[in-house]
Amino acid sequence: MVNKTQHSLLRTGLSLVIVGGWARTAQAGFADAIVAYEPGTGYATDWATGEGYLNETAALGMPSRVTVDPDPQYGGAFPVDPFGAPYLRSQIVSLGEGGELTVRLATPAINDPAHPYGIDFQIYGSAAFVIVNGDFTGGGVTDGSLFGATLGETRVAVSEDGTTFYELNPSLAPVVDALFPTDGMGDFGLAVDPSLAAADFDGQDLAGIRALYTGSAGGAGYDLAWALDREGNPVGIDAARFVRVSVLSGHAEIDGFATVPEASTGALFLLGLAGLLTGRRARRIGQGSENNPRNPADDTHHTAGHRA
Ligand SMILES: [Ca+2]
Ligand SMILES: [Ca+2]
Repeated sequence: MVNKTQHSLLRTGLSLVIVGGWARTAQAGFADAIVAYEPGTGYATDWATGEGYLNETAALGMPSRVTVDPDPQYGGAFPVDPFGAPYLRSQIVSLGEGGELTVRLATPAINDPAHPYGIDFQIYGSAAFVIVNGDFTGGGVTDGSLFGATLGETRVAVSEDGTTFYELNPSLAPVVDALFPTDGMGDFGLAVDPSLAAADFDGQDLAGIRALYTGSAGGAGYDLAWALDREGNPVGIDAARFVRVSVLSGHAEIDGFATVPEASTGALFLLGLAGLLTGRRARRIGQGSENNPRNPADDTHHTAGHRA
């Protein structure tokens, strides 16, 4: 039998796990492995050195909140915001025409109807809003036009197993690396209202852009419900662990991928824990059958590295 002390220990453990479980729900998951990378032709190069943006691991982990440029003359620490995109070869990878990048997500994207705007994962690029009032010291105002944005066409495909990929309907999926420029102060797992167009940002300063983002970090948002089979029919997949970006024309730069977190993660975690407690108690009284709840904490190593 579980005595009083053991009970209270278990209860303490339970509250700790509850806190851990709910804390996880607020967090987006990022890409944790490169499956394939083909740079294609016409990828971006460093204007000063001519080196290509060919470091595919730049697409792993959390997108950039700050750019720390080691250049002795022009360098410094610059916040990533809708007027200041990430630009280092350590931050972004480029895909030229015919280029492809396939990543594994640390946690699957889920087609959850509770997600705002139906968006299940986001891709962050390196486009920024053009400043039209000449103020580059914090008081910039945009007309909604972008620089550094993809001028060509991109395709995004998703897969549950890393083998069979389904293209997201190109008439619905936004181009990679255009709207919405990253705001490193925002939440990478929260989508911007996809009905907003570039013109909606005309006349806005940083505060105005943030008001339209409503806490989001920007990015291009994608819905698994857009996945199509080879015949162009919706496949209705519930989850995707892999994302592939293809560039058909022009070039696109990618800083990172983020899944929209599940509000139900904490509840599922609790169900697993209830099973664990039951199992423990059953073993103690000698009737134990193995009860082995899955440990959902397989992405804890991605929780570090937040920078303001
Ligand atoms: Ca969805
Ligand atoms: Ca990056």
